Amino acid sequence: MKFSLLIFCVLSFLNGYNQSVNTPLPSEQQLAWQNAPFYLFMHFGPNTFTDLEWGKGSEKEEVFNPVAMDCKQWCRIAAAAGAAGIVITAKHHDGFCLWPSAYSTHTVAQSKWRNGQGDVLKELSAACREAGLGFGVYLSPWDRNHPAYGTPGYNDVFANMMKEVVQNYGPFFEFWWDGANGEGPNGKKQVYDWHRFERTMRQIAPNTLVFSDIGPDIRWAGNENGTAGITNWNLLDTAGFSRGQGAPSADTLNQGNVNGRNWIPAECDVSIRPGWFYHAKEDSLVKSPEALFGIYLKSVGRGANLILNVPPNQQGLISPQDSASLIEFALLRLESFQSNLIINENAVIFWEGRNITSLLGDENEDVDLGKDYKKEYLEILFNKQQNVNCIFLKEEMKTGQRVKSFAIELYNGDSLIYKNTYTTIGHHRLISFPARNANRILIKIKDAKSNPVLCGLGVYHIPERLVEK
Ligand code: FUL
Repeated sequence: MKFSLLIFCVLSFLNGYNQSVNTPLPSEQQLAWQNAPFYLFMHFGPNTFTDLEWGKGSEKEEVFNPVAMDCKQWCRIAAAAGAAGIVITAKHHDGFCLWPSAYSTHTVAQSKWRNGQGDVLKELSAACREAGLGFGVYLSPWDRNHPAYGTPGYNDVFANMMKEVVQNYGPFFEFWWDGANGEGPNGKKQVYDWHRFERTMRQIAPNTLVFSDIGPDIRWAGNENGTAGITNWNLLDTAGFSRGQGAPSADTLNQGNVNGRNWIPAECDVSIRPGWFYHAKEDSLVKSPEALFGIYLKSVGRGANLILNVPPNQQGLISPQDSASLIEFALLRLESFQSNLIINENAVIFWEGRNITSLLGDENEDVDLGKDYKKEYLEILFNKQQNVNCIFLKEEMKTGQRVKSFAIELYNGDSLIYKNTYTTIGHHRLISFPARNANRILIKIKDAKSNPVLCGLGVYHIPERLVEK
């Protein structure tokens, strides 16, 4: 008896040990980042004035002249839209620096804007801090202007620029590395020293999360339309892959790897307009609030983060079309998710006969469903019939991503009126379907890598036109 108990303890210990060794977990910074999953991207620079998407690098500095630039306006709109921060293109492929860099002669300092005294990063970092928003930068390694591009010396330039922006305008919540690797002014491509860039970032900004198609901290979702995989693992295998051309397939980036060795959650980038930079001819093509909500369901609703590009115009302001759509989008989220139908004593949630309503509904407390989870189901019993078309589930990320598949069943009395199975849950899962009148919902976890741990549950009636098609 005692011996078998001992064996059991040793095995359980080994099991736990193995799990903690083999299961990648998020860092504190990644957790904080996943808890604020929506923020803005801003593409701004000479292209704003030349109507190009990829500047040639030969544009005169004086083309950059945002006469009425007001970063406080950007921040007011971002905050009103419920965005957690702003990431700006400090340098795009044309090489123009939005700050007076000591490592380039193609910067705001050489422009006539504010007599060469202007500094977009200085103004935006201050405005973000004042507004309580996170601040981040995109720094393109591809540089079509820099004379050293295409030579080993350019790797020093890029590392120095990273240091310069971190020291002068950090801390950043996110640092965006674009994988593009085209030709520079001398017709040569650069061999990027990514190992060095990564070491540099870790030394100078250990708490800043670094984005690239393969991380190290945040991965690209594999497309530019704001859509994460319906199956979306926060895990990715990066061994043998490199940034840019050598990256894993778009599908892999979109879905992650179920047994991936690194915690590298997905970020969905998409623009509110067809282009990344402002073009007056696209003023009538700004995405509608409904379209933005659809993107939200397919990104944040699938456990990824959403970085939505809202490019300032030639005045240096967010255009009224964009701000109107953003604010309406925020109102749609409010209208959809402000009343969770299971709280305020509308419903009780049972698990193994235990009433866990307050834990999952209100408190977002961890509920470990144990190793026998397949034998049980979460049961939501409403006091009265509810018209339901959206369900939210949240898995505790601190203990790793575990759920591989689950089912949802809606009942009206004894009649099954909706049933579907889904794959991953992750940080945030929003499922929507045509509305049903239900008085009972069952959620069954079908398969998981180990004990599922949930920490949030919501049932909603969202405007019917917003249901995912
Ligand atoms: C791409 C760039 O080439 C686009 O211009 C844009 O900046 C997008 C976010 O990343 O790689």
